[in-house]
This record gives sequence, structure tokens and C-alpha cells, in this order.
Amino acid sequence: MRSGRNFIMKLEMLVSEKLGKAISESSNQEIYQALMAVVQDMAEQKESNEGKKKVYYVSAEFLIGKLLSNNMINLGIYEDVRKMLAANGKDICEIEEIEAEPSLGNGGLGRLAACFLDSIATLGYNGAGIGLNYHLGLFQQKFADHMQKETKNPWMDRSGWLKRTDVGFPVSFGNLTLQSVMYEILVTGYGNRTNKLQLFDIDSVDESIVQDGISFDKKEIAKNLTLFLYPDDSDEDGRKLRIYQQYFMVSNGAQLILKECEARGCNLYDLPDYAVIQINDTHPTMIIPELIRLLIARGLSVDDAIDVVSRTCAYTNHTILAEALEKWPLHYLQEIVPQLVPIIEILDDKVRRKYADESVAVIDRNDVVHMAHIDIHYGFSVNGVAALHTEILKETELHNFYQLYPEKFNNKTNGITFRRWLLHCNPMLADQITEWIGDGYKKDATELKKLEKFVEDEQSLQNLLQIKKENKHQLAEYLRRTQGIELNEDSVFDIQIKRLHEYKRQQMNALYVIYKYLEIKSGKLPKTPITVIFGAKAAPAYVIAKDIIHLILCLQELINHDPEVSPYLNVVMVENYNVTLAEKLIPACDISEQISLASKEASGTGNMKFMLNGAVTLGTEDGANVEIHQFVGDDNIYIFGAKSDEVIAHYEKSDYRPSDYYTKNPMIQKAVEFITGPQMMEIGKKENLERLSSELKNKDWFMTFLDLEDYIRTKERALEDYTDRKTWAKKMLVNISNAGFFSSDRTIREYNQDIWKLGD
Ligand code: GPV
Repeated sequence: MRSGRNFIMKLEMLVSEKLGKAISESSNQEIYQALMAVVQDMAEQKESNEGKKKVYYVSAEFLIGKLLSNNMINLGIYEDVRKMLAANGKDICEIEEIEAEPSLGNGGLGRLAACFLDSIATLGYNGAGIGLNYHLGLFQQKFADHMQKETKNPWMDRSGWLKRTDVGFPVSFGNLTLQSVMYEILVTGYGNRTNKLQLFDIDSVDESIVQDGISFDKKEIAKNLTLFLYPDDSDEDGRKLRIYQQYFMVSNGAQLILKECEARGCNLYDLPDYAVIQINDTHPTMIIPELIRLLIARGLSVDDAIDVVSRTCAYTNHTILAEALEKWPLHYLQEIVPQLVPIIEILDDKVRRKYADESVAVIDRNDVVHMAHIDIHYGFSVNGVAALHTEILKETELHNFYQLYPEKFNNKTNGITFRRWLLHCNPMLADQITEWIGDGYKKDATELKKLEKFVEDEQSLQNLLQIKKENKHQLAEYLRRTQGIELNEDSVFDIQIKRLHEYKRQQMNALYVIYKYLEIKSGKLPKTPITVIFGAKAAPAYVIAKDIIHLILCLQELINHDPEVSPYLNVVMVENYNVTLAEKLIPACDISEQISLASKEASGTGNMKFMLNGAVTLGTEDGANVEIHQFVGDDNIYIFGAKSDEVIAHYEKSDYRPSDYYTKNPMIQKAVEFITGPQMMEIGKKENLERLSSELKNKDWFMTFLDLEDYIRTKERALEDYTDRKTWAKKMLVNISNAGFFSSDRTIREYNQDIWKLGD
């Protein structure tokens, strides 16, 4: 498009103009600022929010990652900027590192929102993200004494992408009214339009009230409202703060949407022709009663307001975990958002008049409000995020709702943006693919299928292995430099990176590590050394999750310092796992650990990123793993463990007893006893290790022992297969060539066709 020497010269001029001096004489920090400004100017020129109907993606999280390189790729200038900087003696990678990663998300749900914004802009759709501007974001993770410690994560000054606007709204709570201010981050699509991420905030937030890690006075709403994402909700004040945050987000969103739609000529009765609101799990659910309230205030009848809003809102469910389905005591809402309570009571009353079934009520007999129930009754679409997940919603979790509204239910299997998760994070692989099949795949990911014709080509397979080797080397260099970690580059990189949760079963992986340690100690040495890599943050109040981190860190200490074992087995837990680290880890991965208890992982999206980068999945038949399995076939994935039906039956019958497995299987017994054995006790804390061990032996709510044997057997098979490099390379290539379906462009096209109907 704008390549070539002339464009490079122009770039150099633009950047040095911003610098006010020569690039070669500027610091990386100055160059970062100048480049960011140039990129922002270019993105603004593409700004194009016209079009009658607009999608508003409302979400508590947007895990967008660093923006500079991504935006340069999407603007098509990355290569030229790299060359221009190199000609001035500067390294683009060093400049990328200056940028702080925005800390506006936690896990898959937030990263999905970010991928969706990229795809919405890339496909040229009129859309915006709506959320909150958390000053200190999700906590930053530090390790000390083999434990997770939380500190604040002040990212805003070091990022620079936030633009303050003069838009703001009053938001009233039971006890105070706050004036909001909207910030914007430009979201540039790949070769296309620029949309916006719109984040609300208040000026009175006071970062200085945070002391001693991440604790602060939870009652001082005017000072703490937008300090943290997911403030600790283990006490009542914490839970109330979350309601304050949620209402602040949606009231601003609702006011913005009405304002924008009115400006485009909407008369409010025809709101569904101007706006569609995608509610990202239940955190933004209060946008439904809030919009109804605002429409009534603007003169609509109650019934008309409810009808209009019900045709505007669509809900995405991201979990079947009961504890994650939000429910708020009515009296909390009465205290914090009293203006919504009469509306919610009307919504409940209408449901109760129509349906006798207590299980679908909005307000239950204990005066608890079920947020998801509001979404399902008063939204026009309910979607799950992978085929299996949607089936489970229909057949089990939301079965009673499915019987009432079969037409509302639909599946939208998640996806990932290939711009960030291939072009940006793995340029070597992207270039190799381009050499093989041209660059059509960058716009149409299904073209990756063309790679399959290379599976029998010796040289191509060699190239693929070489790229993996180089990426492993780069990861090793990066972790050495940034975290002081030494990796054995000749080992198999077996990686599990995701939030720490018992259902994701990092503890099962840790038990494998113990098993392997004992094997090596007994003289059974693996053919290829193994490095088991973890990255995960545990919610600050999630005790067992933090115990699992403790276990892993103790194993790391023990094993890496054991000269008998460490040549064959290493354990690495990276600190403060985030998008930036994911971008380095994923291209270097050989085995992708996707080992959740079947039925519990709604989709997973890391699984897709690994596959796209040539890792082979070791996983259960859960979430999108099921679809990955169907695409690549039995030979190119390692599937193990109980299927979702079996797991659901265990829960229904309450007949799973960990002791049944523990007492019968000496291998399980040995591994579990190791947790509280003398070697671990010497390194770790008794209280934590004993609590974890007893949790496993007595409860094991996510059935680690049910699948442990099969897991170990299957992992051993994968490690054995790895030694046949050529056959392994074929598996890698089959995975890459079948990843096209998992592009978020495909997902977003489906959202548009079935739900949003934006027109082009
Ligand atoms: I609910 N998810 C998340 O990251 N945070 C949440 O609060 C909830 C769900 C995740 C699911 O766990 C993943 O399986 C899924 O892939 C992701 O949302 C995106 O749909």
C-alpha cells in the first residue's frame, strides 16, 4: 500500500517532527512517545463511526495488551517503521518494551473482548467497546517466599493511549452522585476503520488511599470507584463496591448510547434500529433496568420501554460455574441503586405472572436478584461461547429457560485475532506461511488450509521445527533478561498459562510434575528433557488457588536445584503472567495444556492461540477443545479424561469420592503424599501444603483424581511421540492449517449475521 523508500522517508520525517530532533539522537522513551503520536494521527484519519446501527460491546474487562506494534501492524506500517528505526540505529523491540501493558482485564473474557474489538474494526463494522478505566487495574503479581503477593499496577502514565474527552454524565447512587468523564482508546482494524474503546472514570479517584499491597478503604466510593478491576469481594463492602462499579459502567453506557442514537435521528421507540448492546456475561446486566428507567424518564410507557430494551440487548454467557453466575441481595441494590429496584420488581412480576416455575424468577424467594435471569428474559439473544458449552446451557444449566425461549439460544464459538496472535507474536512463522501460500490468509484465515499440502514435504517440516527452535531461544533470552529464569532450550516446552482456578486443574499438572520427579529419582529418565511452564494469577481472596501457586513454586525450587533431576525436568512459573508474556510464550510452546474438567471451561481461547502457533494440544473434551479435536483429528491432538456427560452425571448423583481413587491407586497416593512430605515441608509452608492436600483428598470438587491416571498416561505418550521430530512437525502443521476457523473475524461475522444485523 504505502511501502517503499518514499514512505520510509516520510515516516522518518513525521517521527522526527514529533521529536523535535533526529531519531538517532533520541532515547527509546522519546521515540516511543513520538511513534505513538504518529500512529494516533494515522488512526484518527481512519476514524469512521458513521452508519445507522451500531454495536455496543459492554464489558467489565478489555484485556487489550500493548498497542503500539499491534496498531502499526493494523495500519500496515510495521515493517517500514522497523526498517526506518533500524536505519537510525534503533531496535523496534526495545521500543515496544517501553510501553506499559494496559491493565484492564483479567482472563479470557477480557481478552475475547479485545479480539472482538479488533475484528469489529477490521470487518468495517460500526461498533464501540464500553467499560471502565481502572487506574491500578488488575493487581500485579510478585512472588516472595514461594507465595503470590499482590501489588498495584499503575499503568496509565506509562501507556499513553488514553485520551480524555469532554463527554461525561451524572451517575446517581443511593448516597451520592458522581460526575463521570469518558476516556477513549482508538481501535484500528487491519487495513480498515478505526473504532473506539470508551472507558468511564471519575476525577476524584485517589490512588494514594491504597496501602500495603492492594488494600484500601472500600467505603470511600468517590475515591476508590475505578481504582481496581475486581476488588476483593470476600466481604460485604467489597461486594457492594462491585455493584457501584457495575452500575457506574452501565449508567454511563446507557446515557452515551441514548445520546448517540438520538443524535443519529433515533426517536427512542426505534432504538433497536440504531443500537444493539452485547452484554458480556452478567457484569453489565444492570444496563437493562437502567435503560428502561431512562426511557421511562424520557416519556415512554413502562411496557414500551421494556419492549424496546428487550429488542436491543443480547447476552453472552461465559460460564456454567454456579459461583460465577452473579446474584445480588435485593437489599444491596436497594441501598446502592434504589432507582433500579422498582424496575427490577416489575421485571420479576412480569416473569412470575407468565411462568409459575420458581427457577426462572428474577428475584428469588430469599430476595436475591439473579442477574443472568434478567438477561435471558429481557434480551433477545442468549449465546454460549463454544458448541459444547451452548449444548450444556440448553440441556442442563439453562434448560428451563431454553424450554421457554428456544429461539433465543445460539452458539458463537470464540475466536482470536490473528493479527496479534500470529502476525505480531510470531513474525517468523507468519513470514514462512506467506512464503508458502501467499498472504491471503491475513484477511481470510481459512486459507491456512492450503498449508496441508506441505505435510509430506520434508524441507517444509524442517523449516517449521527450526522456527519453533528459534522461538524457544527467544523466549529463553527474554525470560533470562526480564525474570532471571534459565530455560533448557533443548527440552520440550509444556505450557499451561491461564488464570489459576481449581477447575482448570493446574494442580493436576503439578501432580504430574511430582510423578515425573519420582520416576526420574527412581532412575527412569525421559528421552527428551521436559520443562513444565506455568503462568497464572490467583484471585487475592481465593485461598486454594494461592495454595496451588505455592505448591508449584515449591516444586520449582526443589526440582530445579536437584542436580539428579534438573537435567531432565524443570518447573518454571513466570511472574505476573499477562498478554505481553503470552505473546512470547505461545510461539515457543510444544505442548499446550488444556486440562480443565470436562464441562467446566466454557470455551478457552488460549487453546486456539497455541494451535495457531504450532503447539499440539493435550486436553480434555471440554470447551473449544472439542472443536479443535474435530478439525485436526485424533492423530494431531492428545485427548484424555472423562467426558462432560460423565462429569455432569457425577455432580447430579453426588457420587464422586476422591478417596475411591486415592486409596486404590498407589501412584496417586504417592504423588499426593509428596505434597506434605519432608522435602516440600522444608521449602514450603505447612499450613498451605496441608490445606491443599486435604482439599484434594477430601473434596477434590473438580475431580483431579478422576482424570489423573489417564492424564499421566496420555502426557507420556505425547512426550514419546515428540522424539519422532518429523511426525511431530506434521502434527504442528496440521494444527496450524486447521486454525482458520478460530479467527475472531469468523466469530464476529456470525455475531453480525445472527444477532447484530448491522448491515455493511
Ligand atoms: I464468567 N471467562 C473469564 O475469563 N472470566 C469470567 O469472569 C468468565 C468467563 C472465560 C471462560 O472461563 C473461558 O472458558 C472463555 O473462553 C472466556 O471467558 C471467553 O468466552
